[in-house]
Amino acid sequence: MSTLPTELEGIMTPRVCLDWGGLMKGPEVKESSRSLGDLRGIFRDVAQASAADPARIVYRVQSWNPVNTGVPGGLFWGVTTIEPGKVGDEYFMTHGHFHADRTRAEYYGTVSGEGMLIRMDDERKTWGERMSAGSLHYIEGRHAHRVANTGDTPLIFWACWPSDAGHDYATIKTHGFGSRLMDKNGRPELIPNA
Ligand code: S6P
Ligand code: ZN
Repeated sequence: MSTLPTELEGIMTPRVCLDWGGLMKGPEVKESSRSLGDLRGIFRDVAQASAADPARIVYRVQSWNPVNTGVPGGLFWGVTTIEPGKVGDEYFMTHGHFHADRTRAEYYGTVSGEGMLIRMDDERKTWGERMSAGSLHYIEGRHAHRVANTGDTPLIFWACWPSDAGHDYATIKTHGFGSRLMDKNGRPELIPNA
């Protein structure tokens, strides 16, 4: 993990660059991906999920962590690219999480594509916010968040969150969200999760 130089003088070049297609470039950028095999448990149609190619990539994440995870007061930046696709009638989506620290909020901003930000409060009330190029979403710290790609092209969005937010994936893995975003006759609809 790199830290800022202790003595700064003169003119520095940027450490990381955003290209306006959405992605980040620079030696400090970390990359990860989630395949259908990684995400099998989160889709409703277990048979379709098992029949699909486990190596197929559902989404990729780039992130820049200029400070160590857990450091108070820092900020992280991320770019998520969700491929178009479905498992049964359910759109490709991120795993979704609460922040471990429920006071830590986050911004999402859509670069390109069409999608839905799915949010859930601590009483499992679940709702969607449409995402399209330019849409900006403020996610309160106590809300779980997941994004689904409802279009035919990759959905790319930026995220900015506190370095001490942490991630609680286990609650979503165990209980899911209160509703699922399904394709109903070609339109996205939130269906209560049985
Ligand atoms: C981090 C932020 C995003 C997600 C990314 C993947 O707080 O919300 O960078 O990590 O969109 O989603 P997930 O649910 O797999 O972390
Ligand atoms: Zn988050």
